[in-house]
Amino acid sequence: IFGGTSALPGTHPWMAAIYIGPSDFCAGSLISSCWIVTAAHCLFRNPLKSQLRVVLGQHRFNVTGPNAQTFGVDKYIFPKHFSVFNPTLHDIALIKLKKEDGRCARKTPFVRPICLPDKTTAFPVGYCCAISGWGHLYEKGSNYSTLQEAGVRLISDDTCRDPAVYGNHITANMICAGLGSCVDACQGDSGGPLACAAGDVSFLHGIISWGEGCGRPGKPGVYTRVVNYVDWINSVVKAKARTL
Ligand code: 4AZ
Repeated sequence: IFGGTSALPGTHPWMAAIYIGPSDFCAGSLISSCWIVTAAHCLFRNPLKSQLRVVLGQHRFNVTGPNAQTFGVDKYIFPKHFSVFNPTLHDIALIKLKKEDGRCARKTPFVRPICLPDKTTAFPVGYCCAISGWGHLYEKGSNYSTLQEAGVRLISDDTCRDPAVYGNHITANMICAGLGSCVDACQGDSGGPLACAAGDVSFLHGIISWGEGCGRPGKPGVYTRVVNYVDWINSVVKAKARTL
């Protein structure tokens, strides 16, 4: 996260750290005890499940603290329109955690799911939402960090589709946020949440997906528009529950 501040432990309890093989990393969001939402581009090289490790309740990058819960991966799934040839077009994937002692995530003050958005909860342009992650602190950074958080404002599709911003790269499945605000997601934050609160309930409005650099003037962050995939998420998560 560029331009953020260190989060207090437990303030983003849905944050998942996803270690992919020896050197790849992404974030994700816990949406139910056994399911994580992340970005498809994190997994499109099809890593072996045995190469994936998910840590919940983590505060410092690569440090498994006292509140951490660590899981292997049972499977991961892409939406049917996802294509490896253009991984940011449908940049969402679901990860099912492997049960440990018969269960997945245990709810604690440091581990709790985020709500999925519904079609009736609309967040207007200008609304301030939260991004969080362990990624680089600036564009030419090289180290991952203690969990950072920052507030970004949602911007309109028209603004984001301006030729001087991202033009026709912005589809109906993307949301832009953070124009002109000196805060942005950066490398290593991918897959993590753009969380928008309504009252004291946080919703997974977006998934950190792409953007030109980090915090560049006129180049906001681009996020997957999660509400467009909620029916798919529910069909996958519920279908699996029924076969238990
Ligand atoms: C990345 O490389 C990345 N500024 C994610 C988000 C943004 C830039 C890079 C947005 O994962």
